[in-house]
Amino acid sequence: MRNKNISVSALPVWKSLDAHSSEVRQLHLRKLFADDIKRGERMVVEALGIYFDYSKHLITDETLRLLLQLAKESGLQDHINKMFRGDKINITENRAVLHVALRAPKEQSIVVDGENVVPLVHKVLENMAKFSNLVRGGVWKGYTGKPIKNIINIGIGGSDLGPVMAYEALRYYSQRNLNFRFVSNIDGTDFAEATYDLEPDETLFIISSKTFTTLETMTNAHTARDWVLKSLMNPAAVASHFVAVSTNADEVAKFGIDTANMFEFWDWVGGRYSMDSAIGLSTMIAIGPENFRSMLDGFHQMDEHFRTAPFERNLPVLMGLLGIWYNNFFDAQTVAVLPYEQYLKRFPAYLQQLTMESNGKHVSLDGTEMDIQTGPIYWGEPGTNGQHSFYQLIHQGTKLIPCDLIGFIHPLNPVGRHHDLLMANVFAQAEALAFGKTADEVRADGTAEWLVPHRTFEGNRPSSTILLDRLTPETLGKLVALYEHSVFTQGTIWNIDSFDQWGVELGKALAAGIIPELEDGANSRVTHDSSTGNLIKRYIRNKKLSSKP
Ligand code: G6Q
Repeated sequence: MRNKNISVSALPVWKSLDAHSSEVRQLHLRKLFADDIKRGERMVVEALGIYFDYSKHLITDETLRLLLQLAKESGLQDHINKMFRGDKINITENRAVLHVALRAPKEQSIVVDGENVVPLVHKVLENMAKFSNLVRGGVWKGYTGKPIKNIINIGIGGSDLGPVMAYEALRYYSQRNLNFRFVSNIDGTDFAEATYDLEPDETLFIISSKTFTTLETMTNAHTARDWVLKSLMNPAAVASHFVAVSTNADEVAKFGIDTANMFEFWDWVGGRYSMDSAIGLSTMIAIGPENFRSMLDGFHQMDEHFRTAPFERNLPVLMGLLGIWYNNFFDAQTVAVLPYEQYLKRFPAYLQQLTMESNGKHVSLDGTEMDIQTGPIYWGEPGTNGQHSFYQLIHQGTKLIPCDLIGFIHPLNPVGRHHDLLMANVFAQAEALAFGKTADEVRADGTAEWLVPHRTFEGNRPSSTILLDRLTPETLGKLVALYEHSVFTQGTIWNIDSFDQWGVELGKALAAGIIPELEDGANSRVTHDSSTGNLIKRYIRNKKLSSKP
């Protein structure tokens, strides 16, 4: 195993990959497929009902051999074991990284600071289930005795993106007489629009915040309390209309929420890894405790696969390694995630936080400046919508953009021919990206010579096709865990801390210095540059002038 004080780029296997990438750049997928007629059947891994076709990647067997060697020499298995046994691998925050404990079965034991945390997880899950059933059954009443009809999750970042994504993804399974809304932005419009057509006495707020100090969430939470109290007039109403999800009982109590109505999680759960903790309370109310349990089972199955499957058949490991191949040896800057499933419309946004907050780091674990690229930019939209906008650049632009195309065999809403048409697009896009259309093929269509270059597609653009049976709570759990562990694989190879987020912490502190200046014209504690100072002055001066919409 490599000495972690030495950059991964100094490893002989890295240098071999570098040299090998120059050879692979000369190859074309058309030829790779023609030379090996079984490539499309061979370069596939099927596990846990996920069919992962990686044959349309710019790789050979030698590429895979070298990438797998890289994973091995980077101590990936050892690092996986450390995470699963609760070692403090988030070194800059001195914390264990144990989202895997959130989906561990009851009988498992994972010890953090001398305590088995699995029973704690199950205790909270039981409390969440009891509460969810009360709300779902109309037993939990608002202050005036009416049942709750609306559930609003107030949170941001990791305390919002997972709940929003999971609600949208699993909406098919949700209890339809309940409305779910999500307020995250400190822009008052978010709160105003979310509550515009709602009655306070039928509305339950879940204040989701690990720290219970985040400016956006606490501002929205106070606004929500004012909104409820303006109508219900008695502070006692807070108990019926507010619950909290947090690690910070003191702050929850200070806000006025009875800590009996607080659902706990722990510092070893990172925000972006928390959708299956109590942060998923809105998800559980929407889909019910049983469905939530089967989502956790899906996560757990992928955890076990990641922990135990040999690397060459290990889905997150392969996915992570392919990402490294393009990021570090082909200078690819981005990865497009293209789910052909309307319910997954927020999945790319969710993945942006998971991947970019985790692996957007410029120093290695020992604080040395990285000499290679780390995390790529993730982005995407559901297909087929994206095909009518940005796919043009993926097909014919000058940038290499590896794509993940995600599709399901069975639709949740079978409507006429729709699903076959949808899936025809998945297969056609992956095919076109890989094989393109040669100038001769374009000419053979009778295209005028001057138009030929415009209508030629060079192809050789890589993609993975990820096929699953049907979108269920369980498959969603597997899919999210697949990406979580792929991020882990990459972070381990780059030797960075994938579990801190100092850039986010900076954002939390930055505005604090300017707020008093804007609110009461107070002199700033900090001196601003001429641009910032001028912008602030202009804002203060002009906000006093009346302006009507
Ligand atoms: C996630 C980040 C960040 C965090 C939000 C909300 O990994 O730490 O996105 O989730 O800043 O923080 P709170 O849950 O503490 O309000």
